[in-house]
Amino acid sequence: MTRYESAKQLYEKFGVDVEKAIRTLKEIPVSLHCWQGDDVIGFDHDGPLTGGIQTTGNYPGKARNWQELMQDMEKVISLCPGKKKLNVHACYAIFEEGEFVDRDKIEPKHFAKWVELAKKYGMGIDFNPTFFSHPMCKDGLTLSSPDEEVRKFWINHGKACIRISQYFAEETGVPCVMNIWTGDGYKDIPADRMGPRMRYKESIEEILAEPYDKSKVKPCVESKVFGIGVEAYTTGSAEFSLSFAAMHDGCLPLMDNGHYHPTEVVSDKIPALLCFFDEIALHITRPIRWDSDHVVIFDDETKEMAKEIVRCDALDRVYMALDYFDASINRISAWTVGFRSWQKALLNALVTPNALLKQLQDENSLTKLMVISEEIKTLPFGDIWEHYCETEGVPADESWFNEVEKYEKEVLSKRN
Ligand SMILES: [Mn+2]
Repeated sequence: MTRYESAKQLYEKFGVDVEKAIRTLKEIPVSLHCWQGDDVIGFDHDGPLTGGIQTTGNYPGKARNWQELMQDMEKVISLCPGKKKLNVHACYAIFEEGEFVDRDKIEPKHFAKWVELAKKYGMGIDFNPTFFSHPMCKDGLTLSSPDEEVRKFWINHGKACIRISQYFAEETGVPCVMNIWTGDGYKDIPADRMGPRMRYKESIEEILAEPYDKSKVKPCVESKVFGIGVEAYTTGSAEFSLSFAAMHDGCLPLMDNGHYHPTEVVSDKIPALLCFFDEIALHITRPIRWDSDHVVIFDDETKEMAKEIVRCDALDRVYMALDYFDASINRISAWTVGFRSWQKALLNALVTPNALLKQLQDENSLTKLMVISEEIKTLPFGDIWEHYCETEGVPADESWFNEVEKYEKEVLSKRN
């Protein structure tokens, strides 16, 4: 008997259909964020990263242009099991030599190369307007700015992004999740908290007034608790964003698990939102003490979020995207560890005997629930994971890192 066969038998003892779990996972897209590869800079400006987010570290070899970024992403794709989707920010528009248009004027053609990459791998594309790192972020404000001209610029950016999102959906045949996040807020205690929120609300409404096909474009609003230099007040707070999504048909709430107070957990929020929303979206990250955007690892809360999606039978109702960036380590490795970790978390959730555990809870057999929950933690999950990776044609063990080291030597070290 192989290790996989023997592991499968142990899981079957708890009523788990391992083959079905693997089949299911192969069909679930996870969005791979392009911004890990160049420290959230993009191709449309030379300025610094703003908006209350920050990358730390200066590991050599970051992608300097679209060719390098795509080459790096293809390396990552080759090392990760599972179905992928691309996640692109508007600042990753690709211009012809000498061409430039500002963010309020970007068009589908500026993203044609992303579509080419997506088609090569049979992937869909998710999209994000970029409301940061730009001179029109006046006093740290965009869609909630008191300056009408500033708001107008960013509204037009949002509308352009809706059109580009629809283009992505039409080209790839996969719906495009378009996420609206701004870092709008104040460093210190504001005198008016509602004014900016009313302006923010109206601005997003104007963006969503751009005609689009609701089956193709899935607009989301992402909340946040605070950013660097924006500690006292965030316009798009949790209550604001959740209420906005609830009150606007077709708009989804997006939860980033780095965007809450440190003792709050998104795993508990997922089933709460699924009681009310047909679909929700997630940004999966790893916050350490703040929204630090560390690489996602196979830790308890990551496992718990995946478990909730699976237990709620909501794999087709939750749009999952990675969102982190670490510039202190090899970026290809950072991407790969994060993607593989979320795949592990999903597979782990799918081979958890959820039906049995629920039954024990409903029978109030809470002692046995604890006993079984602890026992299954030491089942040979690694053997199932290895088998899954093999069927996906990617390295099952840490040997994928040999390829990253080789790539660093042959490609990354030649940059700069
Ligand atoms: Mn996010």
